[in-house]
Amino acid sequence: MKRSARRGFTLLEVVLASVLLTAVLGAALMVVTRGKSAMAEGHLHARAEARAHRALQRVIAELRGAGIDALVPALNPNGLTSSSTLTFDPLQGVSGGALVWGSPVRIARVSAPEDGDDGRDNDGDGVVDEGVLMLTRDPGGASEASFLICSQVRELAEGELPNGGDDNGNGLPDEAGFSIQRIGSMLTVRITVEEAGEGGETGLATVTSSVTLRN
Ligand SMILES: [Ca+2]
Ligand SMILES: [Ca+2]
Ligand SMILES: [Ca+2]
Ligand SMILES: [Ca+2]
Repeated sequence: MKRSARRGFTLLEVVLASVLLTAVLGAALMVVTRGKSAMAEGHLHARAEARAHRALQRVIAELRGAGIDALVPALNPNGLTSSSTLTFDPLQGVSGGALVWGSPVRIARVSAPEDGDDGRDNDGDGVVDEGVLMLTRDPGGASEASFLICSQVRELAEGELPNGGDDNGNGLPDEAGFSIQRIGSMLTVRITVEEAGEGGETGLATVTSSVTLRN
């Protein structure tokens, strides 16, 4: 009499099949997770870039009417330093052949009130020591008024570490997430915005543009 055909699986086969299935499912899950994470980061980057662009357009528009001779700080025209704050006089018009300057305007990156400059993420939004870009008309004067240009402005520019050196290779050591550099009468503005997602992903975007000021 022939033995009946083998039915069922041996324990070893079941174990091997389980291991294989776990490995396949694990790999599939990893691909999905990575894909989701990359998508989230791409989305955050796009958001950061859009906000940085809007802020840059606003800053350049304000600087377009600034006079080069009344900048505070004056900024070294050799392009080797930068500032994260600048006060300037805006051109209001021409009277009797002379330029007429308006009340000063200040554009500055300042620490976000909810996340002081202490190396920690105090407000738990995923970004450490973020700042805000503020525009102040007539600072210290009777008609002083401040407006928010952009939030989530990074403490340091993209690629910079706080080490006194120029890590991102743009010639400026430790420049802030908002920086103004002067070469002759041309100002170059750089803004780095960082967006953080709920899953711990972050999206970073840096934009830059230049404007030549009048004497
Ligand atoms: Ca924060
Ligand atoms: Ca902080
Ligand atoms: Ca640099
Ligand atoms: Ca550095």
